[in-house]
Parts: sequence; structure tokens; C-alpha cells
Amino acid sequence: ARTIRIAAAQMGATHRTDPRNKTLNRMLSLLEQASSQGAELVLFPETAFTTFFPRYLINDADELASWFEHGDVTKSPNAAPLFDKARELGVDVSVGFAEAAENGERFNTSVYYHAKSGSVIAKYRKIHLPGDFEPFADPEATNQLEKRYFKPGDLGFEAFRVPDLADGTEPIMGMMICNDRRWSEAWRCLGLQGAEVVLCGYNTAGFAPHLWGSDKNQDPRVAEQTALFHHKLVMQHGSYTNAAFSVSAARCGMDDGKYSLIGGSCIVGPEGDVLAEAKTTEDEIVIADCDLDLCTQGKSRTFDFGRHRRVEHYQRIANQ
Ligand code: CDT
Repeated sequence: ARTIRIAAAQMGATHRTDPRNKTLNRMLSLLEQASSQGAELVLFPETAFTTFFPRYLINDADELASWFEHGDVTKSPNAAPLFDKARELGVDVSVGFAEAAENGERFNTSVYYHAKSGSVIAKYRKIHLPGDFEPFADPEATNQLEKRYFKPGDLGFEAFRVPDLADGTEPIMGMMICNDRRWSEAWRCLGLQGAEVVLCGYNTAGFAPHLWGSDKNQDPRVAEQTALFHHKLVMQHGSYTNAAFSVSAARCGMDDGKYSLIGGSCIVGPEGDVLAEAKTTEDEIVIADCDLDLCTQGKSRTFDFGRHRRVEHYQRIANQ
């Protein structure tokens, strides 16, 4: 069997005032825990090294720059120890971070770090940036200013092969980030490349009535449950319709004592079945053995794209 033991490293509350090394130490501890449980690959959340800063209106250029990793993330002082530890433990890591590229452009990014070669073998820049450029007028509203701080990703949804996993059979993986998981197009781009595992870190607001904009979301408990339901719905649907495993890792809990983010980190099989899921909204390892041979049925029968898709009728989604 082509089995990989994969972990989602869920991360609980991370406050605006938390020092970077506190957050980094939590990540190192999660990585060690996952490794001691035999994980070969660990997924960390979106913008894992900091709180989810796009909720704040930040006008000071230096402060804004401090939320980003500049240049090569594996050498960035606030992030490098994670990659060094991954290499030492021989565990692959996929992690999200705010990227300030060499040319000054800023993206919401994730990388796949391959421990054996000690190198980043794939990079993804978030394509679907949710929220707004301008903050809400209501000062109590939770904002999501990703359109202000990031450019839409320019690397596409590129699947990649990972050496030294699943008995050296080089499994095909893909990355998406948070809001991307709600878009069937993102899943299909990866599915069409034969992706067997899709990795997705996220920060999803629970109670945030302005942001979600629905009457249903006025009650905090209902709002959280609705957000959690939609999260699992899209992970299970995307996995099933593309016959791929998916792994999702949340940044969750109550940031700054007032901004709630949902948990629900999970590992889903190619039949859409939840194999493992978080029990808390704190730092927690969610782990499962993923036998990639289980993708074969879906990829060769129900979702054999070559035989069953009717691309001549899909012009609308290709061009508009
Ligand atoms: N980080 C991120 O992309 N969060 C969004 C919140 C939705 S904004 C209405 C998400 O899709 O989970």
C-alpha cells in the first residue's frame, strides 16, 4: 500500500501582542509531537507564524512589514527554526506565511518543504483573496482586509510530486489556502493534474456578522456551527469529487480575547469520509494514515475525468 502518515498541526489562539518566538515555539512543539507519532508530513495553518493580521487596519508601513517574511522563508529569522527542525526530524512540512517577495510584492503564501533534500519543492500563492480593501464603517466589525495587503497569487494551482514518500512512488500533491477551498475551480485544477493529497491551511472567522453578512450569523453559536459546517462540507465535497485525500489545518480559538476562529482541522479520504478531526480549538495534532491506493477507485471509475467529463459544455467556466 502507498500509505503516508499525515498530520494537521492545528494552532489555537494567537494574539496580536504574542511575541514571534512564542508562536514559533508552539509550532516546534507541534512538529515534535507529530513526529513522535510517526507523521511523515505535517501541515500548518495559513499565516501560521503570526496572528491573522488582515483583520486589523494597519497604516504604519513598518508595522505592516513586521507581519511578513522577507525573501527566502526558510532563512527568515522568525521561521527558519521550523524548517531546521523539520530537516533534523526528517519530516516534511507545509506551512502558510505572509510573503514579501524580493520585488516588494506581497502574497498570502504556503510552501512545501521537503526534509530529505532540505529544500522548498513547491510554492503556492493564495488566489482567492476574500473580504475587502476598505474596513467596515462599524468599528466593532471584524474585518478581512486581504485584498488590501496581498496581491492575488500568480503561480496558479500547480500540483507537484513529492519524492521519498509512499514507498518512493512520488505522490502527487497540491496546496490551496483557506478561501480557495470554497471554490470548485481550485479543486478541479488540482484534480485534473491527478492530485492525491490536497493541503489547505485556514483562518476562518466564527462569529463575525458583518463579514458573513447573513441573518443566520447573528447568534455566535449558530454562526460558529454554520462556519464549521461549510468548512467540512467543502473539504468533503472537494475530496470526493476529485478522488483525493485532503488535509486542513486551522488557526483557531479566540484571538485577542474577541475574534473567534473555527477549529475543525480534519483529514478526509477520497470517498469524502472524515478520517480524523480536531476535538479542541487549541494546539492539537490531528493525524491519519492515508493509503493513496484508495484514490484509485474514484480516479478510475466514478471520476475518471478522461472518460466522463464533457469539456465541450464547460466553456462558460473556462472563459468567464
Ligand atoms: N482566511 C480566509 O480566507 N478566510 C475566509 C473567511 C471568509 S471571509 C467572508 C474563509 O473563506 O474561510
